[in-house]
Amino acid sequence: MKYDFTALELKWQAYWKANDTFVIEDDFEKPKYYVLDMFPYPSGEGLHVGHPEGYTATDIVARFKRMNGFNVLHPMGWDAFGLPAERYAMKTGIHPSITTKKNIQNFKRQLQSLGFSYDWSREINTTDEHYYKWTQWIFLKIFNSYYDKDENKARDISELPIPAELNSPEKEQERNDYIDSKRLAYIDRMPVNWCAELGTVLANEEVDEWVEKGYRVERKPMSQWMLRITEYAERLLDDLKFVDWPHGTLELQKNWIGRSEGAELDFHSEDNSKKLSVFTTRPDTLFGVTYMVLAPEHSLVDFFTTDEHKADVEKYTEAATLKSDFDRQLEAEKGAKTGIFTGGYVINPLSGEKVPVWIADYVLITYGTGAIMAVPGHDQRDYDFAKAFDIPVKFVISSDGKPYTSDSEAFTENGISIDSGFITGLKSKEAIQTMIEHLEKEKIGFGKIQYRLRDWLFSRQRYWGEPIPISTDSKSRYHYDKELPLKLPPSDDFKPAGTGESPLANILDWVEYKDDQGNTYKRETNTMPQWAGSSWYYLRFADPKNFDNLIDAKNEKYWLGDTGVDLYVGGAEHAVLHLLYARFWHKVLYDYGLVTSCEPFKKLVHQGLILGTDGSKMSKSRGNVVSPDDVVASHGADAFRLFEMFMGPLEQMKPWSERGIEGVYRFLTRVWRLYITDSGELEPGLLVETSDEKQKNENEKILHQTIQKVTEDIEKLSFNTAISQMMVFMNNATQHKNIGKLAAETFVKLLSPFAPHICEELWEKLGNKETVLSQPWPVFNKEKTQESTMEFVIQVNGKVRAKIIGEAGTSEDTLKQLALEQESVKRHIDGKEIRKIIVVKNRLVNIVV
Ligand code: ANZ
Repeated sequence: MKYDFTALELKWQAYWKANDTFVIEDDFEKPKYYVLDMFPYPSGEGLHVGHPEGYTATDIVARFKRMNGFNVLHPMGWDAFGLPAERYAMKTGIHPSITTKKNIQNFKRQLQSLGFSYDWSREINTTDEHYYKWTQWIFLKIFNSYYDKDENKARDISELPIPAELNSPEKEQERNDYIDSKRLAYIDRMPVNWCAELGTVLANEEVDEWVEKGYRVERKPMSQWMLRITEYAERLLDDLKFVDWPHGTLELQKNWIGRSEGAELDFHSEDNSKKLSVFTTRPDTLFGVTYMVLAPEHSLVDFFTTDEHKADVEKYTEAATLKSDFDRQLEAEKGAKTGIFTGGYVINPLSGEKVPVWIADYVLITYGTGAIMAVPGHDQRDYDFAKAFDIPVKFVISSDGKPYTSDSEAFTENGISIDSGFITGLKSKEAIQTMIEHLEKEKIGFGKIQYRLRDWLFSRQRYWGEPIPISTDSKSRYHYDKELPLKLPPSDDFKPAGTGESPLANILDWVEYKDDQGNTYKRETNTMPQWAGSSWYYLRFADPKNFDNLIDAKNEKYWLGDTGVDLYVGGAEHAVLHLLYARFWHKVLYDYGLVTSCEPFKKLVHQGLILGTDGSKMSKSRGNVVSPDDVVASHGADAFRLFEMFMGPLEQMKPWSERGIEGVYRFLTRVWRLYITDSGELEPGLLVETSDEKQKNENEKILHQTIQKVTEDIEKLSFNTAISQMMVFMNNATQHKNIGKLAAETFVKLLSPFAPHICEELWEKLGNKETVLSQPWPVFNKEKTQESTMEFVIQVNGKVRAKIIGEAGTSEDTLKQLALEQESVKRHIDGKEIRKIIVVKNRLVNIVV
């Protein structure tokens, strides 16, 4: 009987479903393992072959852990809010919920066709009101929190200490403003990336994608909800020590948070009426300042600009606001220097010198104070700018403390201060320390730790997102919905309001409502970003049907307590933001005792990109996209899974190959033919063990080696090498046939996490009733994995002179003797005195002469 993969794959998928094989219980007595995939956005295109790569890896681990006695949580769901469905709705008028539902059905069909052991009874969907109720609930928790800097944690806003002077009844307005200014969710007016065609604001990191697609993005100041993630900067950085993540991802997280040690200090205007604060990592270069730079958006631009320079300055600042931070940084990196003199000056607080104030867009308003003291002698960007605009360069550090000058570049290393008053002669580290002490004593400035991390821009001008459950009354006071969820109102108009507001602003009877007393309220019309729903979904899987609480404490403790998710697999494109946002929300929940681990994801792995057969990224426009549906139809799900794992190391980028899929398909066909006769019976000879003792030992050795390698390799997520070992097993088994019942059964168990359908079928043919997934994982005997004969290396004075084959475990004396008998060895000893013979058991003999 031929290997009819289609029939048997459908058969076992139906069996698993009918028997709830993948449904798991919250059995708190059993050891648990939580293995999670980054849940997908259900796009209209369906799965591409990149998705199942990570999903197959986690499925192998899930099945493996289950066979090892763990209660395994292995869930799947949908990150289903998002722009594509909304854009489709704008074009077609079809409600995004309909499109989303259809796409989910398709995704689910595809995932099920691959035999993944997801517990579908725990399926979640971020657009489901029972789910987003809790997304809104967490948002309100954040809204109703402030950060207690002494205790270093979030606390309920009702516990916020109020300054005494705000306590009188007539100060109500000020008191409320004060409270609002401390909330972890707040509204701020700030320049954002506005895309008129999309009718929405884009996060910095989303800009590129849309610009590439041909959309115009401009900078525009708008009122937006912000989340105060910056309060968590230090913890987000420090707690990385608790996780087991790829090195590169840790670095990305660290860089994104961007901790810098330095000082903030003040320069005053010539008339002493204004102070200009700057952040610097090198306060030891204060005597080398030759100009100052304000970001074009800085609030003191007008103050410093003299009448004479006004027209030019206005032209410059206007042009700069059209560029995103990203563009500006890019231009700066390419060496393009633009800037303009304001005509104004400040006074250097130490030297008393007059310093000209410039405006340049290499200084960003979003970092530090939005202004810098420029030291062209020791900062290359400043140096290039000074050269371009003919500004003097002054050197105040040299490697040896002697006078120094250069005509080509800044001296950016540490060294010894020169020409710098009281810090002259000090080494950089000490000079910085001394300078900070001085600044603090003279009240000019103070030591400061600066983070690059910005607060999280949380508003989107979209319909298809979670409504923000906040309204304002006629006095612009905030009110929040006590009854959640606040549902998305029905709509058939998905065009943005055109005013910069979301389409919800058009639904007037939703936006405005009255309470029992007849007071009128106006709802927030922005919705949450797609990041919101994905910032806590891993919690929901542990208690997906809880309608009363975010998560039951017992479920949290069992599935996530102490460590969080045990293994998290997903694309490296989420290395920064998704992980950062999820960690942030997790820490807020941690502060309230709602979760018990301080980090959500213990171990993280990124699967490598799967490229097209041409070695370039798969894309519709290149026409090199491989669809899982086609592969399942032509070679079967098992071959597909096996091939995705055999292509190379999980984390590596690798191209799809037709020959490769053929290869693993042939392997599975050989497995089938080894077990099953032409008439579809179990091959009778298979279960009869050979009577040849030597072959028997050899078979046993290969079996135990295979158990060991597959077991250890799955633990290491080294799936390709596990498969290679199973191929070694198969080569021997096909050659000698009579491997016996134990080996026949064991091999099916080992292969089952990789190719579950064929293995269930073989397991059944072997006469078993239960599914192979319910079987305990095979154990190996270390002694039986040892080679019976092996190669010994014979060296003379450390140089290899002979190799001999002998019994494993040959005694030292015998080995010495054998070594000395070798002709090639004798030649090299030849009459010399033997000083020592070193024997490394089972490996080598070194004769020292
Ligand atoms: C004077 C100086 C002298 C600086 C020197 C560096 C070397 P990181 O490490 O990234 O924190 N800077 C400060 N705010 C800025 C802004 N908004 N836009 C662009 N540049 C800004 O870098 C901190 C340094 O970057 C600061 O230290 C400042 O330049 C510049 F020999 O001040 B420095």
